[in-house]
Amino acid sequence: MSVKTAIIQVRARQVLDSRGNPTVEAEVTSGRAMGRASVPSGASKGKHEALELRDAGEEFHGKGVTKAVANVNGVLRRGLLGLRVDDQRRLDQKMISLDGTPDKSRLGANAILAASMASARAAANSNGVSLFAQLRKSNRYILPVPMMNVINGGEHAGNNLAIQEFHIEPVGASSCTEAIRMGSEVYQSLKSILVSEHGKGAINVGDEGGFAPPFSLTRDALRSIRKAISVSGYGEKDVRLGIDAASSVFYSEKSGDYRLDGKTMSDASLEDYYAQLRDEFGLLTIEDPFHEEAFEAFASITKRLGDKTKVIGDDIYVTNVKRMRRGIEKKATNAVLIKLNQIGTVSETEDAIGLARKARWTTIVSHRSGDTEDPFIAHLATAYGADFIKTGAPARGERVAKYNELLRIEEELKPKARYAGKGLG
Ligand code: 2PG
Ligand code: MG
Repeated sequence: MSVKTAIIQVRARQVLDSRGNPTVEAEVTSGRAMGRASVPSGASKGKHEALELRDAGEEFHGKGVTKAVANVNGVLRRGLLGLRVDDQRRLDQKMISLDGTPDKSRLGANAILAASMASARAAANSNGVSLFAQLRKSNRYILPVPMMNVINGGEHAGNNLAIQEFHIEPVGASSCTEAIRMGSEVYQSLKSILVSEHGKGAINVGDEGGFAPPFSLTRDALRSIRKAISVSGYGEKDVRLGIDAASSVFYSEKSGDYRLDGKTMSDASLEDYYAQLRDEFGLLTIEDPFHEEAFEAFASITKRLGDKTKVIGDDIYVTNVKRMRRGIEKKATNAVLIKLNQIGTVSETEDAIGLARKARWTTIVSHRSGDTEDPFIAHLATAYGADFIKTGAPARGERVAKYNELLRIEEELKPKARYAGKGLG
């Protein structure tokens, strides 16, 4: 091994995420190249996600991550020193075995992931290539459709919308750059519509930069977005709509039903409701329509709507190939959300994307509601040709960091990149 590729330093620190809570940032050095990365954090987390290690002490209301930071600076550092920085799989495996638990609960997925991502960056910097090219070399890349969350509800906002996210998806654009422009225009039109129809209070924003109007009905949110698309001069086929219900949050385990839009619904009536919304608003994507253990209900809605709609599994799969295999077997969905921190290493995330590909599922690389200025997922989505990237509204620094990175990536790749929009809408 050349001296240049051996890891000579690993260190971490506590920084803040977009909600102002602590998170882990790591730096990995090999030769003269250093890579830095920070990890995000969710609010509507899946039960089966890898564990985010928090201090539970007095500082930061218990949310400190100094134990995770110490794990990077101690046991992980010792394990990684001397390994090849560009052998991602080996160094991820090393960290997985040092942890030794199925959900990374000993050392913390936040500790392991920070070191894993920082290593990938250090390898890219050491090779003098962009991160996406380090993650996967190709002659032709595909750039994802931005899935922009323009109205926030659920756990991400202080309103009464049960549905967590309302997306616009500019599939009709000719490039990712154009899609970002179209998305931004619709977002600004939506802002004007909300102010004029509901007053200034309607344009306060939620955790992911989307507006958080004082709505309580799903249809009210979808209607305003549809209006914004048309006011911006786009057709319904150019900019499609999607939702993330994140329904585990409004599911009652006790009664086995769902409470939303002023009603109590069973699996069957909720499926009918989604079908009506799909037909009325032409929804292209529906994420987590049922709670995270409801494989049968997922399979039923996928059978019914899956020809024209992507039914996306997020909390049900948690980027875990074991749970995804169950979903493939049961035909539970036709799409999967991919989040690095649900599983905790770069190479396991790559495996999840690979499995989704094999199953011919649509893939969506996603941020978390608590995120940082790190644009890692823009590279991840590009490297593996994800169909969509879900990274919030075209507003707030931690969200636009990803969109701005995609603008740079597309500029670097032109004309070697194709936009994923065609064929999806
Ligand atoms: C989701 C995510 C990201 P959170 O449910 O898809 O939008 O939310 O990070 O809060 O889990
Ligand atoms: Mg989700």
